[in-house]
Order: sequence, then C-alpha cells, then structure tokens
Amino acid sequence: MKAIQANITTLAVDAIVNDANSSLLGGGGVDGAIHRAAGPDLVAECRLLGGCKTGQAKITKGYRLPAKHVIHTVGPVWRGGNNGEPELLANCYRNSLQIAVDHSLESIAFPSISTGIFGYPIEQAAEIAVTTVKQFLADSGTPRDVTFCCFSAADLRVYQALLD
Ligand code: AR6
Repeated sequence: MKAIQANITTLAVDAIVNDANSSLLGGGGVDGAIHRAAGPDLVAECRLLGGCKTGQAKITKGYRLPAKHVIHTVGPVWRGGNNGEPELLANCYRNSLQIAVDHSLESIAFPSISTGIFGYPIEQAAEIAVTTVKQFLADSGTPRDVTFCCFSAADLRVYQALLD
C-alpha cells in the first residue's frame, strides 16, 4: 500500500478505479479524464452495464489506457456525513478490491473517491480509504500492489500521514 501524486490515467497497472456517477456514462473530474484517455470504446462498453449503485463497482477493459482494466465505482455525495456516507465510501473500496480479486488482478490504483465534485472532506475520506484497504488486505492478502493516486500535493500529504 502506497500513496503517490500522479494523473491516474498514466498508470500501467492491472486496474485503475474510476470515481464515476451512477450512469457510468462519463462526467467531469477523474471520470472525464479516464474516458478521454481510454477513448470512445470505454463508454460503449459502459453502456452495456446498466449503471451502478452508490458503493457498488463494475469492471471494463482499459482500451487506450496503459491500465488493463477500469473498475468503475460510485462514491457517495457528501451531505454532512450522517446519511451513510462513511459506509458507502468504504463499500466503494471493498467492492473494487473484491472485483480485483475475482479477476486475479495484482495491482490496482485508486483516486481519492468522492473528494472532488462530490465534496467529501479529504481528511475523513482518506482515513476511510486507508483503513478499509488495510483491513481488506489483512483478510485476503491480495491484490499485492495497492496505490492511492493523489492528484494534488496536499492530498498526498494527507494520505502519507495516514500511511506512516
Ligand atoms: N488523476 C487522479 N486524480 C484525479 C484526476 C486524475 N486525472 N482528476 C481528478 N482527480 P472527482 P467525485 C482527483 O471530482 O468527487 C464526475 O463528474 C480530484 O482532485 O473526480 O467523486 C463523476 O462523473 C479528487 O481528489 O470525483 C461524478 O459525477 C478526486 O480525483 C462526480 O464527478 C475525485 O474527484 C464524482 O465526484
């Protein structure tokens, strides 16, 4: 488990996680960046998936991305923290990791789910991300290589403090 600062679309891993919306048909933020980099075949495959509920996850190929697959998950919109947001966010990490295990994927990179347009406070979201992944790896031992891909230096500092 490690944290880096990077554009997630550049990572040559078995799967990058896309922080999507329930339509799975693209959007702004990291979702827009992933669809632009993957090319139009990605949205064509996504159209066959029938959307995705908050906290759930679905897998596609990576198309023009250096990553082999994209695992699409839908984070919660922050509405103050008392509307199930922590559990839904933890489900995003757990369900994405379970899909990676089911497909024998060894390396996976996560963006900081829900902390952009969806407004989840970074400190709280990062703590859930790190504790949930740590628990999953303690239970299952795989995927071998989990990366938290931070877009900003400030986000990286938050993750780094939790990992140290
Ligand atoms: N690589 C890594 N991280 C990135 C990149 C990138 N290329 N681009 C942005 N981030 P956001 P959300 C970071 O807003 O809050 C979309 O429209 C960003 O700095 O992408 O879950 C979807 O379709 C932030 O730290 O996702 C949904 O409608 C993190 O990724 C909605 O936005 C997440 O920010 C989801 O909003």
